[in-house]
Amino acid sequence: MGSTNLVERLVGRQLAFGRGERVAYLTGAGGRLGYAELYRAVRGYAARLTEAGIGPGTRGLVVADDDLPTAVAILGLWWCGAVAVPVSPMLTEAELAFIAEDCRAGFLHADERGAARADQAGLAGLPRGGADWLDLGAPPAPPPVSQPPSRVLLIQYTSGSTGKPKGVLHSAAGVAGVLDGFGRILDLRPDDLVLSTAKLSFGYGFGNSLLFPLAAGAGVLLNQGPPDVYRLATTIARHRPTVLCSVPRVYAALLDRAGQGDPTDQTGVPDLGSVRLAVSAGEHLPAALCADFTATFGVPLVNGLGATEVLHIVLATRGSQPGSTGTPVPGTTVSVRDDGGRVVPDGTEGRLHVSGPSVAVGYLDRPDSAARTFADGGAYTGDIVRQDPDGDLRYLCRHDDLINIGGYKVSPLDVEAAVRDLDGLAQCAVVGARDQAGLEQAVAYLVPAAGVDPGTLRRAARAAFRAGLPAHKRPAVVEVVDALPTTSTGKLARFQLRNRADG
Ligand code: 3SK
Repeated sequence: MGSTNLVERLVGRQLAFGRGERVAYLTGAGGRLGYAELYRAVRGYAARLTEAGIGPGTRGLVVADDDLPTAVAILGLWWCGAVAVPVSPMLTEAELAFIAEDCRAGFLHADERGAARADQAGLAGLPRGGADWLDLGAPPAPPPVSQPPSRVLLIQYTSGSTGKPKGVLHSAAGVAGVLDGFGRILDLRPDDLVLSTAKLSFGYGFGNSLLFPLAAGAGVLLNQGPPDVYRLATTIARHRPTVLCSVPRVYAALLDRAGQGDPTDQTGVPDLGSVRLAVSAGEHLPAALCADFTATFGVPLVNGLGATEVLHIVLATRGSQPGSTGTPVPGTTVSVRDDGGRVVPDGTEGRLHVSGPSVAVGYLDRPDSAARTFADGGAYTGDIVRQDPDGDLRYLCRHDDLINIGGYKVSPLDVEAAVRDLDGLAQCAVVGARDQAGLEQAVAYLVPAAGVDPGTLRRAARAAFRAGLPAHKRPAVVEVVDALPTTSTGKLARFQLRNRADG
């Protein structure tokens, strides 16, 4: 891979192929950018960045919902050789302040909600861009800065099991590697329109709504606003995407809707007739859900496993294969290893180890965690898997304590912190457990202080979770118990709680 700029590889190349008028981005609200317009908008954004003194190496926080200016800001930062750091506008002000300081952000792009959050987080002093920087008539910027393969150009934050997010450093070579990896399985064409319910601020959404479609000259239908299956169904009916990327619980919700009425009426019952391929990743896809989805909608459902540390999906089924987590994507090698890093025999469970071009360079300023994760010539994703005799891998569970709720890796410590100061609470522990459909949810166990009424404590805890946590982090189940189980050394025995919650 030579030193070019990714904007040229993703957008400029489409103009060279005569695809300037084809749609690059659409929004449900009626926004549209063709490839030539996208190129002009990115160049204009880069001109504003240059004017503001933003150049190679500056880290630009992008705190915005998926929208045309969000994609333009990321590409504009790349044009200037800067590093894009996309984060969710759903972060709390404390999380945003932590990330801004951790990555030493030198620029902020924010939508209205992100700007308010950034102000609360004390980031008012950062040079700031917003939707008003989307200017198709802006004067041209200097030419795109070349990005050598080893240059870090993307930092994605992932939840740490200690509750502190870690910045994952991705290089230009890593991004190119993922295009030749899962990109080959997706095999997008210029007449595809991709809709991803996962947002650009999440690694899965970043690939789905930026890297893969632009590299193929395909269109992207940006999914805006909070998750809502009714809106999703109507967006699909109206814009007719050909590729749908989502998480298992959204596929489960679409199936629920399908059971509710006549698929030809206008009530939001999903019509997936336009979709040629669906992708499920982010969390475990139960076998029954995969089979039911395919039988009901007649759409192949690819199951993928990815991680921020390896940029995107590294294991994928080829079409619907209920129960399987698939095989490595092109260019990637995986193995199953024990805690000492030794490869275990087929059929034995162990830690998933990945090597290949999309493996990240490391964590930002976290040498100890990086040494544990980026080891043995690749990276450990934190998943426990087993390789079957037919070569397919099967996801079993997480290796760490993180709870995977709809693709969000949630630290139990974060959830527990929301009730730390609750009156009447002696102890709290939160674990992940599968619900009846096989999807993971957070379960909170509370121990009341002496004399406290369990019902009152449960209600107070629910209120505190609502007040202190975004919806995706709130426990689905809150149980009051007499005591928490401990290990022989007196530590909290999370595994015992997990077994109990699963049981
Ligand atoms: O599941 C994940 O965590 C993930 C992260 C980055 C890219 C893709 C996926 C599925």
